[in-house]
Amino acid sequence: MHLVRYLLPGQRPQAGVRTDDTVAPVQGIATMAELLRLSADELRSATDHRADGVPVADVTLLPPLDGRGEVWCAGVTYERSRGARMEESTEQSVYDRVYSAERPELFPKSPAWRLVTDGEQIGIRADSGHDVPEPELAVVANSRGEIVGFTICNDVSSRSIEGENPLYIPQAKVFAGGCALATGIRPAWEVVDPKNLTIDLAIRRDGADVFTGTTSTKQLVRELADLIGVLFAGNEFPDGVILATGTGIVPELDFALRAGDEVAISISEVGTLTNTVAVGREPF
Ligand code: DO4
Ligand code: MG
Repeated sequence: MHLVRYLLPGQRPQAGVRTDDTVAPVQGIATMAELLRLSADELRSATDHRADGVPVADVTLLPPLDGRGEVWCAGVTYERSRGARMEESTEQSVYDRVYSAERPELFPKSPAWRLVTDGEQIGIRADSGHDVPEPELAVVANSRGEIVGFTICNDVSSRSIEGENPLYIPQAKVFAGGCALATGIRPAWEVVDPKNLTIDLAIRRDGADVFTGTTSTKQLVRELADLIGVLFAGNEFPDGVILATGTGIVPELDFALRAGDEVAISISEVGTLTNTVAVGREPF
């Protein structure tokens, strides 16, 4: 089962539940924000009370966040990410220190309205020379800070802009098409062990793989509840929040995304996310 948002022709976006090839609204609920204002227990029982469904083929699936929902990212949470940042950056020590510091690196990535989802174009900046996808397990928290689900985030990033100066991180990380989420949120109660999931990345160019990589969330050095705890420590998320937990897959420095590349991410028990790269993606 996945929590989704979808559009039927001529209707408003609707939040609901996808099971196999059917989507159905949750009774009395219109938006993901409403679902993410429920407690974890309330959400679980709400998903048992569904109205009649329609075939998923008849709807357009939307990014699974709305209203005042936000996506945040954690950084340098895998050994591979620490190494890659130290290689690309003029300021190596900040990455080395944050990897083992008590306070994690967290940064705002996208409001709900700027998200793209499966099948849509992701963007890389026209003023960046070196860009990569970052395939990340994303934790979904309700407005109370309870972990209620998991999805996939592609934290598309400019290595050249961040590498020049870490103070440029907002420009390296936040831009049109820079944040993609899978269409579905797998409820937390259906994921046996979120610290034992396989993450795969494949980048295809002209029909052939030009990069493949795999990692496991076992390699993630932070606890998910700790990351959410820090995120909520000085902030509120009245319509819920999605926190991408960092990348454990970074291509070597000689690889960069190009327009037309297809980026496919899969996370076991969670789902898949596939997008094509555009340079200087058109605004909505
Ligand atoms: O410090 C830069 C961001 C790192 C990041 O996004 C990651 O490790 O996934
Ligand atoms: Mg990242």
